[in-house]
Amino acid sequence: MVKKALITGITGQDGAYLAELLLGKGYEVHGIKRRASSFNTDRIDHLYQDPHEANVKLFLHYGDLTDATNLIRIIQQVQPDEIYNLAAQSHVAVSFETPEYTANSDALGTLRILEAIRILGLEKKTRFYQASTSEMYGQVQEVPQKETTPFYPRSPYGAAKVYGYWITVNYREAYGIYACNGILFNHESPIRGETFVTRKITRGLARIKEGLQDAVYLGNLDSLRDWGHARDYVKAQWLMLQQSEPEDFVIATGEQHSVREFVEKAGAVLGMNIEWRGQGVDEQGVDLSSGRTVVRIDRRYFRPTEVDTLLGDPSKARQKLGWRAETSFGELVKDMVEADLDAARRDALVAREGFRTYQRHE
Ligand code: NDP
Ligand code: GDR
Repeated sequence: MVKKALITGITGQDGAYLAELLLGKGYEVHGIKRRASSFNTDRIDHLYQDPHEANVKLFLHYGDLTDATNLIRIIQQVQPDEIYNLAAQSHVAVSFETPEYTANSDALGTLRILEAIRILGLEKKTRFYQASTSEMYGQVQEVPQKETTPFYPRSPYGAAKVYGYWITVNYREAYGIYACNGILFNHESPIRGETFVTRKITRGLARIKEGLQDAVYLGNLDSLRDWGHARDYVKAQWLMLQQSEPEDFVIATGEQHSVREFVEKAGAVLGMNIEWRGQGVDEQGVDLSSGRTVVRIDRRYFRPTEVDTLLGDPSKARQKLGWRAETSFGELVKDMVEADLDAARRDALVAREGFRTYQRHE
């Protein structure tokens, strides 16, 4: 029997990597996509099959986590063996601007899917994965953070995800649903959203290198994060749903770096030698090889409450799932910088010589 998976958030970073992984394992994959005024399927275009073709394995359904009847109908139609709830308003800074919407999609959205499983009588059939996050640890109560570390969220996003975490645990205990929380620490890739700090840095520095912009504006350079590669992390999501008993797992590298270090490392891949000058909001990153100021600070990127430091302990995942992060920090940064440099070179070529020359180079 071919297994069926339903992925919410299939158009996002993790959704794209997970869909690719599951299709490779022979799954029939269904994804929920929000209606937008333009195509927003760039990350999954390489997987898309025309629905008129034979043997189609990837299906997209219009839907939204804020629409319960729509979710019930899709789950009833698909009858999935596994649901991966990856959809969320996932930007921490944006959650301070849109706290109610963030709670509606990230907290109540999780409840809506769990209720749909119950209403449809799928408690024994459908396994459920919840995209929980290290942001739940917020102001950390223990170093490193593991499955038993208490939560102390520091944003509307973190608070909404704490609700999603506990409602998943509750439905597992109350109704016997195979439901798991993956407590994933930051994971990045060349298809990371452009406004998260890592991608903002790799894209910004690559564009500076190609003469397309002057500087990249950042906020708090001192934050410490445990950064891994999204391609590795979606494997853990799948593994969590293949065990005999449902459990919650921390997924992390166990290694920590600052935003500042990320900038230096990305600069080094591009041949930049970045030195820091000045203090506080006047601090600047100067590329000694060109003499140009490539990083500047902008107050708007500081958050009302910050998560200063996160470091995960992935021992339980290593022991029980046999999972470990395969990509090093250096490899992650290089992968992202090289992809953004390719894109910047294309943009620079078009800007310099026009589209016809670009077509000849393709
Ligand atoms: P992205 O922001 O890249 O993707 C989020 C996805 O959710 C997109 O497909 C987006 O659709 C969709 N979405 C947003 N709101 C809704 C809604 N109301 N209804 C339906 N779909 C919606 O996130 P990631 O792929 O990076 O993360 C996946 C999940 O994992 C998220 O839940 C995130 O909070 C969580 N997480 C992420 C971590 C990370 O470091 N990446 C770490 C820990 C947890 P659209 O394309 O239309 O915007
Ligand atoms: P985070 O990721 O908040 O950890 O949430 P983000 O990359 O946005 O920020 C990481 C750290 O960098 C600092 N920072 C900046 N951040 C952004 N976005 N833009 C800037 O210009 C900037 N300058 C400094 C931030 O203050 C922060 O300390 C991500 C998301 O994917 C969540 O969905 C997920 O749950 C967590 O990771 C784990």
